Amino acid sequence: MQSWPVPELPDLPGTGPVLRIHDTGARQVRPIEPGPTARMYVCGITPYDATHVGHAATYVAFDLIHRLWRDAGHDVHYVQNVTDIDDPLLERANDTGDDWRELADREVEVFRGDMAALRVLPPREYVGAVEAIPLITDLIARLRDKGAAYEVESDLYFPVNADPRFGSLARLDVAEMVRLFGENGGDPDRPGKKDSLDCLLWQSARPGEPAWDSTLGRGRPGWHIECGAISLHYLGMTFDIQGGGRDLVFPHHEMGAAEAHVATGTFPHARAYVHAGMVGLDGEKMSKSLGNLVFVSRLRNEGADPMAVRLALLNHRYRNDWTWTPTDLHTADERLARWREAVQRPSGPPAGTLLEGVRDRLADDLDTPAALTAIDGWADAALAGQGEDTAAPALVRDLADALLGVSLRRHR
Ligand code: 5CA
Ligand code: ZN
Repeated sequence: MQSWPVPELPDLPGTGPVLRIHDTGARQVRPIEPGPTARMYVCGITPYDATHVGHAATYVAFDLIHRLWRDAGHDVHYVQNVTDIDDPLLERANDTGDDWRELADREVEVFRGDMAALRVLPPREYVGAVEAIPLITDLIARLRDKGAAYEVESDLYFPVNADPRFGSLARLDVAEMVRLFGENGGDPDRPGKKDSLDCLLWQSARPGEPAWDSTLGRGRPGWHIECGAISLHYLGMTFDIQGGGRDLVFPHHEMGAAEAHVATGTFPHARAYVHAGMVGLDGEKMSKSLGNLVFVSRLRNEGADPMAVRLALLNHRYRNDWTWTPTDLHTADERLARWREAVQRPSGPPAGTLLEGVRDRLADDLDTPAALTAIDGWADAALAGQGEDTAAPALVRDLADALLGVSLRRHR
């Protein structure tokens, strides 16, 4: 699938430090030390009702990781999927009378536009589930060859007990796993399954539903195997970061890892699992089913500067849950105006220390609020006429752009 245009990425003097980030698997903040090429997979959208500010916050958080790796001298191999066939997409298309393909195409196009406007660096491979069906069926066949697939009626299931490490990512008790599985696309009560947590690999064709011919018969893929297959094909095992929102820890990332472990006989699927907090509105998680969504495209249509939207997201630390309010955008607008004015000044306080400070704050589990405060300090001083460094305004403009993805040029 086509991704979106690459924004300009200024070069900064020196190189950034090693990134320390919270790994859900290790339950702690720890250094991530990739090889020359850092490899990251982030779970993409299911293309209906995109892009709400919760999605945007998650992709901006992983964009910071991408930017910090680039700043630390790594090449970055970033892969993202699009779940362009799944029950929720078909349900929405049914409700609205849309063709499911048209709905998906339209929403992916909105998402691309939002990501480009927010200056999110695009993935190297942006892969739809539909185009990945041959990869997915290959992986299912590998599982079946290892005895890790069984039939219920004519559907194929993955037995979670095939992976002795199953459960080690989320570390929940069985009742909680069953509850979350049921709430997130799983079918714990389906008769004929060996374990209520076993997840669907391949669903045989149902009347009136889209289906594809394959060596597994005519049907369509389950959800978790989609990300397992795409990540394994493009990144291989033991890539650096598997990412997404916190809602994906269980079952999605647990299942994807278990399937990859069993299919390859190696461990781990990813070296670190990184999860962004949930953004809500009016005290509720922002979600399609609750309908309490604030869309990036709507904010843009109402005249919001995408750089202010990005700054509003960055004002919250990625791992916290938070609630979007109009004040977020208002505060960000004022900050953006101040920063823009400050970097227009002919001189300001030397910005070398600021650059190191922002790098340090971001490398410490993406402490964006502290990084923004550091830049506020420089901007306030420059606006008060302090400092005679004529190179400083340009350096601040470059560091805000390269590290935070916030362009201070007035190019709208
Ligand atoms: N297609 C699957 C992943 S393979 C999916 O979860 N799609 S999604 O459209 O529901 O979500 C896209 C991404 O945004 C996921 O990483 C998800 O964890 C994240 N996300 C969803 N809702 C929120 C929210 N309210 N706040 C923050 N992130 C969210
Ligand atoms: Zn996924």
